[in-house]
Amino acid sequence: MSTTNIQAISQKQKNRIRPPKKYLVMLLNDDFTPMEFVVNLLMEIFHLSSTQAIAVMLLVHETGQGVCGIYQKDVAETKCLQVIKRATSAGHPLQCIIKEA
Ligand code: TYC
Repeated sequence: MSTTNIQAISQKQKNRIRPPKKYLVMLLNDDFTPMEFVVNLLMEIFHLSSTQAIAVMLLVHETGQGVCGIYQKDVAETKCLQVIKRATSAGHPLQCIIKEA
């Protein structure tokens, strides 16, 4: 195969449309934010059922962190900001981070 052909193929590979990367939105534990506040936030921002929200809150409480949802980057960043804004307004130190999946 000629070099030109190989270059054309590798250029084609580069041009292939890839699905967008996904990001985990993760809550971090602390000793001060009330459990009920975390559960409500998980239901309202991440649309979890009350059973799912309690399970995620307890996982974070017991292990230090837990995944609330997996989204494209812009959505993950927005949800993370919503969590921090809501916690800060209520005077809680709750922290939220995003990680590439
Ligand atoms: N550890 C907190 C408490 O005992 C509850 C809590 C759960 C806080 C999850 C933050 O992301 C969190 N009140």
